[in-house]
Amino acid sequence: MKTDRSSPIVILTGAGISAESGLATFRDQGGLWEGHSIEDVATPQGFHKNPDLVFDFYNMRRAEAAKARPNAAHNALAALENAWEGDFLLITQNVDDLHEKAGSKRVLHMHGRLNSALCHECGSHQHWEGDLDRDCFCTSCSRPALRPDIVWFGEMPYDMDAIEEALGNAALFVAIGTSGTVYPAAGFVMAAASAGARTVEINLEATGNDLFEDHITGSASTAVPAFVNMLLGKA
Ligand code: BV8
Ligand code: ZN
Repeated sequence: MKTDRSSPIVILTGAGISAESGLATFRDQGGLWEGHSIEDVATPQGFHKNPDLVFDFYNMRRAEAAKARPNAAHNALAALENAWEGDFLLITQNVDDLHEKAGSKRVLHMHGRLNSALCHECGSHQHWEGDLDRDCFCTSCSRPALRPDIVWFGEMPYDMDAIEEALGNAALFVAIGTSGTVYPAAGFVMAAASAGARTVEINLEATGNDLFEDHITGSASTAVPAFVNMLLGKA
């Protein structure tokens, strides 16, 4: 597939790109949703009902993500962004910071980030590294009103305007390591395709999502570097 280096690229990543860095996905064997019900830990209602359970769930994941290292797939996407002459946007559904650790600059975390806390009183976002709990104070309004800066089910994902604009201009849309289960992210391929983009899916197994023109099956740490080399004409 020949893509001119000045044409706009939009990449969407999901939990599968971080699996080889040791971070559990959601819906695979042994995934995050096996131990917990989505309603209890990933909805505003669940947080309201039992905030400590939700704080613990994200504290455990924040600690794991802090120790995790980017793998060859994250590094390849950072190299692609660096080498690309056209517009490049990396949208991630992931809440870990492995893309940033790999050197990616233009990253939109549409489902939020583990290393950020949100104040539900004043709405401020603040960088957060350690454990978060109900007694932590907001650095802006000093009230004990912080929650994980995560987009839960029923909440509006972040940066949707920028995302929709980029999808409308994309010449190439690549979805990596996502099951295509969660909306609106799962609908991005349709928006890109209707704007005339070439659509490629890279996944450990074929998801059968025939909205994608090309399907590359393989683990991200192998398939993504190979794909990037091909795009950069190094293959
Ligand atoms: C909203 C929290 C509306 C963070 C998450 C239609 C339109 C709009 C909404 C809906 C709709 N239908 C239903 C909805 C509601 C809902 C939804 O989509 N429900 C689903 C379950 C049907 N959507 C929402 O609620 C969204 N909000 O729409 O708001 C609104 C409108 C106006 C005003 C207010 C509100 C919010 C969605 C965000 C929810 N938050 N997580 C966290 O805890 O991390 S979603 C959660 O699932 C994660 O964020 C994750 O990113 C996301 C998707 O999962 P994946 O990343 O795909 O991971 P998964 O485990 O599923 O798959 C892994 C894949 O990797 C597999 O395919 C596997 O094969 C592959 N893989 C594994 N290993 C490897 C690999 N690939 C390559 N290499 C490997 N080594
Ligand atoms: Zn505040």
